[in-house]
Amino acid sequence: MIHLVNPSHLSFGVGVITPRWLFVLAGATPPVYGRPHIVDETLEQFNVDDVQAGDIVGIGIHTGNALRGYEIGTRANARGARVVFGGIHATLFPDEAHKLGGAHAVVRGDGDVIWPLVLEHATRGALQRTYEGGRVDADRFVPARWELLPEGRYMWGSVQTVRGCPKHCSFCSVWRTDGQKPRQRAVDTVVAEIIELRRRGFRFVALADDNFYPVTLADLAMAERQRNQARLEQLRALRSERFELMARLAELPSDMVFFTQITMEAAEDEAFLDAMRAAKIKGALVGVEAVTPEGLKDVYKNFNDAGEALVQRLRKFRDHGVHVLGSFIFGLPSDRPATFAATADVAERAGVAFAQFVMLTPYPGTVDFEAWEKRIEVDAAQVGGIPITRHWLIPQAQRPKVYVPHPVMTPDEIRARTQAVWDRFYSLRRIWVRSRCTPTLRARLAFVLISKLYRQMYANTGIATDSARVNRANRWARLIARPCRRLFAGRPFPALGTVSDT
Ligand code: B12
Ligand code: SF4
Repeated sequence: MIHLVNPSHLSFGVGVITPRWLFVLAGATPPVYGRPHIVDETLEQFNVDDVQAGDIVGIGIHTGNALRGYEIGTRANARGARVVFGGIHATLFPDEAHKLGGAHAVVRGDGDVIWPLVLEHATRGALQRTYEGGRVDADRFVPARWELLPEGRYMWGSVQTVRGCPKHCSFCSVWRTDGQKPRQRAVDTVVAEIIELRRRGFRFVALADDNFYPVTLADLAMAERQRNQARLEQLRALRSERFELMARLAELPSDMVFFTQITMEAAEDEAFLDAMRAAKIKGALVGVEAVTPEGLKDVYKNFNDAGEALVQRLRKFRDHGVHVLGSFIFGLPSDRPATFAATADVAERAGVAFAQFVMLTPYPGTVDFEAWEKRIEVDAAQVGGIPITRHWLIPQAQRPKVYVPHPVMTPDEIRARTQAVWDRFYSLRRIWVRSRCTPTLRARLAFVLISKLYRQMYANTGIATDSARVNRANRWARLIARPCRRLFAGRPFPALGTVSDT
């Protein structure tokens, strides 16, 4: 038996977005191994007693859930299973999974192509210590096996249309792990997966891309200026494929809603925004990060605007029917106490529908992490004998929130000010005002519920440190999650086949 486990120390019974890797690896599993047993611990905990000697247990980890993954791996190993780790964190720290997670093997990079080989080696008892899955070309991405989804448990499906991002932001690991070359999937394969999800009753689908807008107008202008014909043609081909995809999404049933992640540069590209609207891409996470030019320089994001130009740029999305989830970072070296209120003002004036305010956190694999680790490694503080440069190994209950040191503010001051901005942005009155962006009273109420759910879920992964607040937030999130899921569910559309059926 093959078990695929997505670890989480908290289970809510209902999940927001389908964890795509589980269903992709299931798709990459040759039929000879039977139907993989899929466990997403954000729904319920994995019962390690289900594991028999000789089973294969695949565990995918990011930094935040690595410790829970190691616990599962160690226990599965003790039951005689072959344990294989993968995912971004295992890619960055393969030795850690061996040392602490009971791993027999670790797959670095994409699992799509290498997984069958790993399974073959595991069944022969000939696993290698490490496998290099690399960066698979887009035409070899494996489609997800959505027929393995448990019924009625998730709010959003997730389909990836492009992997990799040409930018190089200092707090982000994507451009280093997934690469800067956009790997864009063929339109037909993306649409086929979405149709499959809609058949099963998913109206809401997250386009789980690093950056949905990989070719900007500035990139095209630069290639033209350089008279680089080959590059220009390549960029034009990528761009026209994006439009082709959006044209196909536009033909899907009109009740569908898509959400993606995009850079702010798309605001300059009205044709692109119009195509997004027609494609029913009604929301996008936009990495605003900072509202001052100094802040943008801090994160190597000079391609963003600041001040009033920023407000205008963000409004462009809304004016074209694309609602923005603005992502802002606090704790940048140039931030000062006045930055917090200024950021909240910009978020409100720009008319963003949702916002997240994160504190600058050194994630492994990023430029920021390397600088931070170098700066403090000699005498890094420890919790229970674990240096905070390995904060993800500290048990959840004692794990400190780790932030990049700031020249003039203490972490507590930054945290308190950040919390105040969350409280302000998500006050009931402000949410109610923002909910005007929806067409009906029912939709307004749904907007309020979802805003509250988002805020409560964030109290755990985000900034809250006091455990009473975290526990309260988790209880709330569990309570709101079930009714919220029903708001997202659509009528199943089993007959939906070709686009002409719609
Ligand atoms: C969509 C997405 C989300 C969504 C949906 C998450 C979900 N339920 O799936 C949302 C918005 C909820 C989200 C939230 C967060 N995310 Co996120 N997210 C992504 C994103 C853009 C795509 C993930 C995806 O679906 N990829 C498609 C699948 C198929 O790819 P994959 O997961 O990488 O899996 C492949 C390989 O890694 C490998 N693999 C994976 N697991 C395994 C297991 C085995 C056994 C094997 C063999 C192979 C293998 O094979 C797979 C197929 O090739 C990634 C960026 C990225 N490029 O990965 C960030 C990313 C994973 N997120 C990140 C972060 C930081 C977060 C948050 C902490 C953000 C925040 N501040 O709150 C939260 C954490 C939420 C949580 N508690 O889990 C970071 C993780 C960094 C790190 N070192 O851990 C990433 C890498 C983005 C970044 N900027 O750096 N995220
Ligand atoms: S933060 Fe966004 S724009 Fe910057 S490198 Fe990461 S994915 Fe690309």
